[in-house]
Amino acid sequence: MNKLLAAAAMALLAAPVWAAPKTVTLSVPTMDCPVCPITVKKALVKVPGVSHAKVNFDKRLATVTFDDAKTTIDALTDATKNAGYPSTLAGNAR
Ligand SMILES: [Cu+2]
Repeated sequence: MNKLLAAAAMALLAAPVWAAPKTVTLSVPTMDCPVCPITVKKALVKVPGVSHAKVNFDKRLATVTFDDAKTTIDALTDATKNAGYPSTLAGNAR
């Protein structure tokens, strides 16, 4: 019985390893006023699978946390593009 519980607990703990959320940084160069980040953030959190989005206006960057089983980086850049702000993957976060 205890062994079974331990195995179940281990399975639960191990699950996030393969279902781990992914975080990427997007470059959003066309944000030109302090209201833009709000629009970009709203567009990103609307994408299914996105759990968190943080937009840095000074650096023109958006940091997005998402479930890569539910969405893709392409879907994220499409979302910002459709909101009027084309974005690209910044740096080497893959
Ligand atoms: Cu603006």
